[in-house]
Amino acid sequence: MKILLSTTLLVFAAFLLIGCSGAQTEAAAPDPVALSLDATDMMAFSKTEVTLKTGAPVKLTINNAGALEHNWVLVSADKDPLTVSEIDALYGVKSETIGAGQSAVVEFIAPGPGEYQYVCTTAGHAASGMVGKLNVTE
Ligand SMILES: [Cu+2]
Repeated sequence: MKILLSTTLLVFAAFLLIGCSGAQTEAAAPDPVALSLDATDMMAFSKTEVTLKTGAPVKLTINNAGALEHNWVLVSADKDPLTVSEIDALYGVKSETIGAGQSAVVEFIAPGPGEYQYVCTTAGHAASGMVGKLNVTE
């Protein structure tokens, strides 16, 4: 009797596992959080602070509304924004250099909870204020 009960439980557990894995493969990936901001020749990003939830897929569009070249580079909060360059991009999250009137799309997964910053690494731009703050919540 004990053996029969154990076998029944085992079969039931197997059904649950198959059921769960089946549901996971059918579930669609969550839609990315669509964000956009402008980079301007006033040496500013139109959004100076962005908040995301950790693990969220993000599709960020950066519009260069100016005549100068700009970019958008995610860096850790402990970096000096005045000395960072593209190679400091956290997890490689950065745009290419964006020409006047052009746009770039950066897709990434919001990192772990905490504070980060984004910087335009074009020479002199961060020093003039082209820096923003990314907050990631749990
Ligand atoms: Cu810039």
